[in-house]
Amino acid sequence: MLIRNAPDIRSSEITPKSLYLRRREFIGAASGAAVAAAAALAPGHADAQARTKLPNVAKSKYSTSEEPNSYEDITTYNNFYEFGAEKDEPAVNARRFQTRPWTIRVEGLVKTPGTHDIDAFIKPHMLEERIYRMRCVEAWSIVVPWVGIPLASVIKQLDPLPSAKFVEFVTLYDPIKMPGQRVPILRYPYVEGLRMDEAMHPLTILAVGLYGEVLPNQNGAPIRLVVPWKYGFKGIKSIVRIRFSDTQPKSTWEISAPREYGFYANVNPSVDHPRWSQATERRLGEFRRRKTEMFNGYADQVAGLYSGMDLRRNY
Ligand SMILES: Nc1nc2c(c(=O)[nH]1)N[C@H]1C(S)=C(S)[C@@H](COP(=O)(O)O)O[C@H]1N2
Ligand SMILES: [Mo]
Repeated sequence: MLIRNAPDIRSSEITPKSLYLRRREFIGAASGAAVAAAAALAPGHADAQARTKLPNVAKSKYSTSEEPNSYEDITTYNNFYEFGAEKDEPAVNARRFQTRPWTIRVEGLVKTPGTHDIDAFIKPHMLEERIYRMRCVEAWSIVVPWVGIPLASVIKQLDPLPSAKFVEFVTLYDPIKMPGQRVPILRYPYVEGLRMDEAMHPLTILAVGLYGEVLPNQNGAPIRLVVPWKYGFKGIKSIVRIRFSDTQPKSTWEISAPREYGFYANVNPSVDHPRWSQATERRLGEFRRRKTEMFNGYADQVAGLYSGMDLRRNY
């Protein structure tokens, strides 16, 4: 997001794929090559990720009726800088990433701090399919049939103290398993946060799958945040830590470029990014641009969270 000026144009679309790949060899993506080489040395030998169906997934009234993007689109055009800064790199470099065993540490202002095994953490909650419109700050959008658990249901079980006003999430920090963390584009581990009322909103989920199957590594396995009315960078991947606090967390992109990426990150067509417009977007797989909607089309459900706030200042 820091390294491009026309962020929504994918070079694979304006040149034939073969040309594009050859050009990539020349311009070298020096850091990309290093990340790929490191990923090849990472532990584990599986060549492709197993695709495992998730049992007992209920449909949800919160799904959009819009057509989901293809599995291919959703799993090969990713932002996950821990596995490379190019959209096609996470699918390749995260292939061998091991997501079991995996634990989540819960800490801060909460009645039951402690470390949970991921499967025990997910088990008490009902899996739901949530087909959501997603909007990246880079002005592209995608419709994803997530499988997830409502974050509100998780938070109720963890039982935060009344003094908790924010929830902070942290991605795994392991530069061996996540070779992109050796490239100094962002400060790691990746951190994101929500105000407690945003976290408790029924649209907010922790995703553990998509298309009815276990979440692919490049999409944030084993568990990632999904907040459909906010820009995609809020949706922190591969979470290992959840902290309840009384102060507003500093999110990774906010630390990296505070003028460009705010804490709120609400989709807002009338507040441009300093380097590009947010008025329109390109849906993956489409040519013509769409108008971006306030709160990514979820205004009826979420506008009330921000009544009285200046959304130009709180971007
Ligand atoms: N840990 C981590 N989480 C992350 C990112 C990242 O680089 N690292 N990228 C974010 C951005 S900018 C977007 S648009 C979404 C992309 O999610 P997707 O690849 O599943 O579509 O993940 C978000 N979560
Ligand atoms: Mo994004």
